[in-house]
Amino acid sequence: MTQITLVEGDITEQQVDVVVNAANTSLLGGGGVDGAIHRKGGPEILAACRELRASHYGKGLPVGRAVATTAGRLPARWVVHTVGPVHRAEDYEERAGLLASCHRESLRLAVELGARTVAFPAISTGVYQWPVEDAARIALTAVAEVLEEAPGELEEVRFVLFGRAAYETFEQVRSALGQRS
Ligand code: AR6
Repeated sequence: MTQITLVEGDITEQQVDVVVNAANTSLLGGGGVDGAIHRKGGPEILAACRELRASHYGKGLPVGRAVATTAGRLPARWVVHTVGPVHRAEDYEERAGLLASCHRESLRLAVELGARTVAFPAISTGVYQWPVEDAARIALTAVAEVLEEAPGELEEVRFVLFGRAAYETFEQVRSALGQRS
């Protein structure tokens, strides 16, 4: 049975097989989690992203999709880059579907790679302004659905929350959803 765990911390310090990056379509870096991953992981990750742009992803990675690269110097084996949606009230349903898709696609890719442990940040809740509580509901629900499809493939899916407030919000949402802790 796969454990879904919540920790407060820095995703670049996690010893896991896959670290998920909240990237942007360009795949060429940015602020927040993306900036931290490229800074700590070193230039190998950017080089791999540039190769992806030069090959399969000439127009960049679409929102809701995921792609893997080396994790460079991070204590992980791969970085799975995914692009969250920007929060906007108008197209809420479509965008919420894309946020769920980021989690599904990232986990499926991790399973394909043979990963046993995966760490997610709270995708879209920084620069892209998704409210943490709603993002937590979408993320935890999507992960639980994938784990039902592929029971036993992964040991742990860890959400790494930056700061106490985000951590506590995820805890509350998890218990409201009736997921075990
Ligand atoms: N470890 C864990 N969580 C972190 C870390 C860290 N080291 N640093 C920030 N967070 P964001 P987005 C939290 O902005 O909203 C980038 O420029 C942060 O507090 O990283 O999906 C990309 O290139 C927040 O809760 O991602 C894109 O352009 C969460 O991670 C854009 O930002 C996500 O914040 C993506 O925006």
